[in-house]
Amino acid sequence: LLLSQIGKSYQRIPVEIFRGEAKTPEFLAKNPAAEVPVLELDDGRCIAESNAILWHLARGTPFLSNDSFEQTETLRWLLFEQSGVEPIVGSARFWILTGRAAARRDELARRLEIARRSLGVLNGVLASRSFFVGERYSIADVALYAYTHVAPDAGIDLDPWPNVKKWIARVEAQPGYIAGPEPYSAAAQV
Ligand SMILES: N[C@@H](CCC(=O)N[C@@H](CS)C(=O)NCC(=O)O)C(=O)O
Repeated sequence: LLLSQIGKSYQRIPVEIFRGEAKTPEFLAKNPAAEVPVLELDDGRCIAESNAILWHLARGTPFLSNDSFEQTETLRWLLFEQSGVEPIVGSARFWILTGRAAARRDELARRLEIARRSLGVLNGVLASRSFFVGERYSIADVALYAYTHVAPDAGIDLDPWPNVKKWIARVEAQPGYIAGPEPYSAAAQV
């Protein structure tokens, strides 16, 4: 999404993690954590972690403020996303969409409860602002949008959080917006 919005050309290389493609020596040299996404720069250096990638790409663009307080606020939301949204909504969604939920009933319920708490936090903040940092669309919004807008896939109806729903619509109205993500591959199903 950010690459589209900053108008940077890129090549997208799918990695089939469910067939072990993230565990090959070649891929582990790019990211020893054996996870996607990885951004490979023109000079061959690699950056892992979605939010580090966002930060790298956004530096020097309007999507990352130059103001030191706003930068710190951006970091705060990127960290919140990594603790309260991505491993929570992301995991729940993955388990539900790929046939893993029944074997994880209790953990799923726990994560859905945390997800609702996180959505409550986001909804409260959005009561008085349009975007998360400095009243301007930024990588904080890109990061938080990623798993928030697909929360219904994890069985979370967003109706109790109307400010989040309106913010999702604002993100989707931004210039250069592209929809994602792609569906899980057949290999992901258990
Ligand atoms: N904190 C990382 C998480 C990345 C992550 O969990 N990636 C998953 C796919 S969404 C992965 O590659 N998993 C590899 C595996 O499960 O083998 C980020 O935000 O980039």
